[in-house]
Amino acid sequence: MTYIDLRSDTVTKPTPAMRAAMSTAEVGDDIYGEDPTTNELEARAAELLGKEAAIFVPTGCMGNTIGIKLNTQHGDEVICDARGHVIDWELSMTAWFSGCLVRTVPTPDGILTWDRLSPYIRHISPHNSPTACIEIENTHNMAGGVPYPVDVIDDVTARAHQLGIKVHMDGARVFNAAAAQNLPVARLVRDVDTVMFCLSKGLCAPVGSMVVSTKANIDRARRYRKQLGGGMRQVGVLAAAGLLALSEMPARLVEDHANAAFLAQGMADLGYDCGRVQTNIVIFDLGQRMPVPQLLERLKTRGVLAGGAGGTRVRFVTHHDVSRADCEIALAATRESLL
Ligand code: TLP
Repeated sequence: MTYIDLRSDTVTKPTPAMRAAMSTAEVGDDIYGEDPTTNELEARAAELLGKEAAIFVPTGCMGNTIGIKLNTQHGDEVICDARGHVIDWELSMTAWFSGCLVRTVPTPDGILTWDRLSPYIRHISPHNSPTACIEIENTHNMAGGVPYPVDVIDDVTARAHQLGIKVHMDGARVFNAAAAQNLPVARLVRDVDTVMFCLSKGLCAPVGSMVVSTKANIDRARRYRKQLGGGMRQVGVLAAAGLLALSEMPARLVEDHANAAFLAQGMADLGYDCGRVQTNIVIFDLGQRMPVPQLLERLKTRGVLAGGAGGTRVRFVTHHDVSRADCEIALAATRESLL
C-alpha cells in the first residue's frame, strides 16, 4: 500500500534530478578537505546565508549540538523555548556534549521575545552559572511551524549581544520561515552567531544539514563533528543532492504552505482549531475525542500516516511528496476517522 505520508517532511525522497546528480558527483576525502562537491555546497550555503563559512553535517541534531557547543563553555546555561527541539528531541545532547544546563521558557507560540526570556537570564556570581546562549527555533516545530518575526530576531540578538550572550538558531526549517515571510534567508539569520539548517526536510535531500557561522567557528566545528562521529569521507554523493536542495527547492515551499493552510481550514471546519498556520506544519488537539494512537491507526487503515505532537495533539506536515489531491484525501480520511 502506498501511504499519504504526513508524519514529517523528513520523509521526502530525493528528486530524480538529485539522484542523477548523486550518481555523477565528483568526490574526494572530505576529512582532508578534498571533496569538491562538499566544498562547493559549504561555500554555497555560507554565501546564501550571508555568513563566512559552513560545514556539512549528517543530521540536524548534530548541527544543533555543534552550534550550542560553539557558543558555550562547560557549566554555562542555555535558554530555549519549553517545547524546543533541543530540549525535547535531542537526547540531552546539550548536557552531554556541551555540559550546559538548559533553562526552558514557556511560551504560547514558541517565540522567545525579549520580554519572555529576559527574566530567565542569569549572570555569573558566586551562586549562578551565566547564560551563554539563547537558542531560537525558526520555524518552531511543536508550536505548529511558527516563523520568528524578523523584528523579534533583531531585538533578541541585539540585546543578547549587549550582554555578551550568543544566539544559536535551530533553523531546521528556516527556508520555510523565509518563504512564509517573503524574505531572503540571509536576512533572518543576519545577526545570529550560529545557524543550523536542514537539507533533508522540505528541501528533499536524502541526508544532511549545515552549520553556518564565522570561519573561526566553522574551523572549530570540524573538530566537534569528528568527535561526534560525523567526519565523512566521499560525502560529495550527498552534497550533490544538497546543492540541488538549495538551488531548486526553496521556491516551491509556498506550495507546501498552501496545502497546510488547506488542511488547517478543513480541520477548523471539523471543529479543530489549528491556530494560524503559516508554514507546513498543522497541529490540532484531539482533546478527549479519542486517544491519539487510535486516530493514527484509523488514519493508517485509510492510507494516511500522521504523527503525535505530545499529549492529545496530532501533527500533519506537508511536503514535496504530498499533493493537494493527497491533502483532500487525507482530510476526508480524518473526517471519517473522527466519526
Ligand atoms: N524534527 C523531526 C523530529 O525529530 C521531531 C520532525 O519530524 O519534525 N530541529 C528541528 C526544529 C527539527 O524539527 C528536527 C527534526 C531537528 C532539529 C533534527 O533534525 P535531524 O532529524 O536531521 O536530526
